[in-house]
Amino acid sequence: MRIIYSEDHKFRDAKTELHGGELVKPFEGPFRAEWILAALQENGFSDIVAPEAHGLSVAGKLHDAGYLEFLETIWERWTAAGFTSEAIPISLPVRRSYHARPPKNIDGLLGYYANSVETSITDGTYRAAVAANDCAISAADHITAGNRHVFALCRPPGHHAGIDLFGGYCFLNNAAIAAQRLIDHGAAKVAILDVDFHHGNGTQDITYERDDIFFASLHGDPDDAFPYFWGHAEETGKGRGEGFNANFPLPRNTPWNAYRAALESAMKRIADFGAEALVVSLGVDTFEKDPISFFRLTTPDFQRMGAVLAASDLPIVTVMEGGYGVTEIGHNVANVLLGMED
Ligand code: Q9C
Ligand code: ZN
Repeated sequence: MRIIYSEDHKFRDAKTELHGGELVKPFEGPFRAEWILAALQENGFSDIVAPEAHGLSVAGKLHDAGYLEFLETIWERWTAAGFTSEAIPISLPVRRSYHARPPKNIDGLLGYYANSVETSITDGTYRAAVAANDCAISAADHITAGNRHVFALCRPPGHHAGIDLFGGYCFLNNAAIAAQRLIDHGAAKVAILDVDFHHGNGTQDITYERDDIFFASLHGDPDDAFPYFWGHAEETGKGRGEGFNANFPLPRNTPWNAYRAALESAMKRIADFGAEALVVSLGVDTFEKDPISFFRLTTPDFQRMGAVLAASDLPIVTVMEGGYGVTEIGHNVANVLLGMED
């Protein structure tokens, strides 16, 4: 299987994450991609190529123009305002912010474009996010060129990034960008399956009113898990997108057997939709030892997951999302890809 990887992910190296009322070392850091890359190499994946540069040519079709300009310029504006630490939003447009619009004040602007406040923006964040977007686009292009399975080792992740929202460690929605690229190159119907522990609220936001992208997500019940306000089973799409969104919230301590049943339901919906290609938002934070999540998948379970995905017989672009804390995340990712190839 071909792997798309850019060293530029290292430009995203925040020092702070707001967690439990403290600024801690972020759960999402460059070490994650290093662990994953090392495990892939250990498992014999040697076809590792760099992406081509695409800039925002695809992202511009999915994200809001003001939001993209914000991402590109926020660090410069933040430091020009005299701040010396990392940029963290503090004031968000919440319920009854009837006339919310992008303010000119930097704190107001940060909050306007945020869906949560744990994620600091730093020098280099934008550069890394664009490189991850390049990996997703290049992976889609290798599928269009006839490859069966391609893995985009994206970092920072993307599935919490909405039309005009960052947060949950995400800035540009790499999975939606891959799906859009497949459509731009001839696919009529693409499915995105999100198996990260957290609901893919950003991907849902971008695809909610579309009938050419079917979005399915398996995740910790939002009643008990980030992002808390999205991911309920009642969210089924809107307008022409009605019926093209499927959420599978799952309880604390979900083990592989219960997970597999939901996964097979999601795969059935994707087959019924008539998808021509599948984009998998792969988070391995469903692992039993993940420090911020609560499912019970084991390292061998990830190989079983890969086999279920490949049984669809669809071409698959797998895009890296979450998975934290322990070096096993690398082996868990490798196992998903090995399970696909069996
Ligand atoms: N401080 C992804 O997996 N907060 N994002 C959780 C821990 C945010 C996860 C609480 C979790 C974001 C891509
Ligand atoms: Zn996650």
